Amino acid sequence: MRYERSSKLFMDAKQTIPGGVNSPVRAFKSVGGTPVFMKSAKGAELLDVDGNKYIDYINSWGPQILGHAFEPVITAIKKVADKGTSFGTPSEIEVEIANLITSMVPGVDQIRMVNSGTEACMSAIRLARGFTGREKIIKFAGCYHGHSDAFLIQAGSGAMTFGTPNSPGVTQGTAKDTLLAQYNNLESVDAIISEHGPDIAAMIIEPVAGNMGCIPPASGFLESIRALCTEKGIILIFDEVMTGFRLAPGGAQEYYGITADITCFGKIIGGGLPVGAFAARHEIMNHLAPAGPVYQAGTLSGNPLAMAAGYKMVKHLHSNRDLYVTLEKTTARLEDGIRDALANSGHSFVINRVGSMISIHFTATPVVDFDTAKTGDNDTFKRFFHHMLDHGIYLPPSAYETWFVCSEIGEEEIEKTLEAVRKFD
Ligand code: HOZ
Repeated sequence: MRYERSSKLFMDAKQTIPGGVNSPVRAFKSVGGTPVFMKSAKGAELLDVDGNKYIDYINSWGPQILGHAFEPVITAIKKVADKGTSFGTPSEIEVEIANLITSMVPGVDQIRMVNSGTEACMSAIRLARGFTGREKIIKFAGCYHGHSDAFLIQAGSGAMTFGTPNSPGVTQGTAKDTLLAQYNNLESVDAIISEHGPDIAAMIIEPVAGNMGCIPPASGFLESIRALCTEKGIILIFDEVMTGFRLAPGGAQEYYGITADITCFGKIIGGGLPVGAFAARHEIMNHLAPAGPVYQAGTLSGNPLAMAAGYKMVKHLHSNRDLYVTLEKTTARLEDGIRDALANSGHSFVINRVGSMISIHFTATPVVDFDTAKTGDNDTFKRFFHHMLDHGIYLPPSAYETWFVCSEIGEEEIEKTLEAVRKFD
């Protein structure tokens, strides 16, 4: 593979874009080398500016569950674009998508559209605080809920990739209201609640952690925190930015049979355009402006292009439940294949997977939380990443990110991927 045009673009980009990228992990800093600049994508495949093709296991970090340039979504975007791209007024498609989503996701009566997952989580916290009249929140180490101040405390994903899970710029005042528990560790949650119980407005969690690699919830863990939150009057927020519409049409809540109080969405909900949303039962959403006093707003919220794209994608998922069975089978085949391929490689590794979310940590320690995720050997991951890239397989350029499998990845793509894994030493 040759990456000349990408290298040239990266050098140019660094002049006018901080670090050369608009989102840090894309800079390849933790794996080294030059980020690959993409030109187009179709189905399971990415094409870069040097003409290299890749089987894509990022899928835009989740949204492209149906593969790139999914025809009904593209057609819908073109059709809507001809009629105007933003009105700053309500429009019919917003009602349609709200009806669709509230019919699909357990426990959700109303939904507010925003422009990113960050905005969704940030607004959900404000709503929980306004609803309960309390100020503190619990988050879990290694979970990432976007880049707003309250969440950049022991955050996973890009923050951890660059070794800055606690970002400069977050004030101590903000940080003191974020209480930190350990993922899959009920005692750590109990200890915080014993000390701060009456001051805690919300507990926010990724029901499947996807920003310290993929980490499934331990059996009974989500049930236990659900029960604790109910008992203590704490609002349970599921950040389903990754898991929403990916694990099942009703997300992790349908998959695990547990209902949160507030749910945050992003990624798939926008069909590849910038969208986030937060949703809850009437009792909570009635507190949101203009129905109630908790303020939140946005010029491009409910944007017609984004709503049309999201509607088409979510509707397709709603009508094609079999797709989840296929995604599960494909990703299980990938998991088994990688295990076999690396069995005699001499590398210690852990593969975690839930549905079509999967990742590999090069460690001998079971990866169940942030501390165990950090035991991964980054030098091996780096070599693995570049080996796969050079064989036309595009993985997330960080060991702290999850791979997302799309429905366009079939037997041929899996076989090509495994062929590359078999050559890794
Ligand atoms: N860390 C982000 C996903 N978990 C990366 C997003 C991006 O670079 O687009």
